[in-house]
Amino acid sequence: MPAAQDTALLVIDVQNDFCPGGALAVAEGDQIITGINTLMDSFGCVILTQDWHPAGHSSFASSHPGKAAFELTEMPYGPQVLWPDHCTIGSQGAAFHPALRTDAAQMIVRKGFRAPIDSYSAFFENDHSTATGLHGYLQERGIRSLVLTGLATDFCVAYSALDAARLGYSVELRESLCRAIDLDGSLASAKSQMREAGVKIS
Ligand code: VGL
Ligand code: ZN
Repeated sequence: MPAAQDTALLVIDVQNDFCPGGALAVAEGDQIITGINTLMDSFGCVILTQDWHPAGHSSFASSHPGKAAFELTEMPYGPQVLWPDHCTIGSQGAAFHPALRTDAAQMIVRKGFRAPIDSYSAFFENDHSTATGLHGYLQERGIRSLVLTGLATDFCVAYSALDAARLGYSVELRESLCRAIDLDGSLASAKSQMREAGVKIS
């Protein structure tokens, strides 16, 4: 059944580095791709996001001497998990997984390209105030409702869902078309925050 005209499909970060074999591989990250490709046909508006970091990005553990990947650090904007180097601008790891259909995408949002600040959400960087421009795009297209899929459920997908709900969109997370990193209970925490914010988890 086609989705309503005012509904967009948001596909978060289905990139090589988040799939098995990648620098920040999410378990089974590639297993959601066929389902996402099929779902694209039901939407009049399909948007992809692409994590896109300059070399030496502040979210990389390698930029913090003495720190290891998956440790927490304190940034001026709050706590930040440090990650292995991933999705470096122009690299193969930053490319979309080759199985992902990109033909149906009308908009590709790149995020995380400012060295001092990470950007999980498709709407705002991790300071919760620097906008990516996606909200303006969706408003101009009359989109009021979003279906979210992609990687990773508990980071970029959840941050996007929470921001979208805060901005007043009706938000549905298609959980079977997402996979999580699940770091120290981050998946359970992300799901409870999403539920509390009124995100429908289907
Ligand atoms: C992501 C960690 C770092 C994600 C991106 O796509 O969920 N996670 N960068
Ligand atoms: Zn990243």
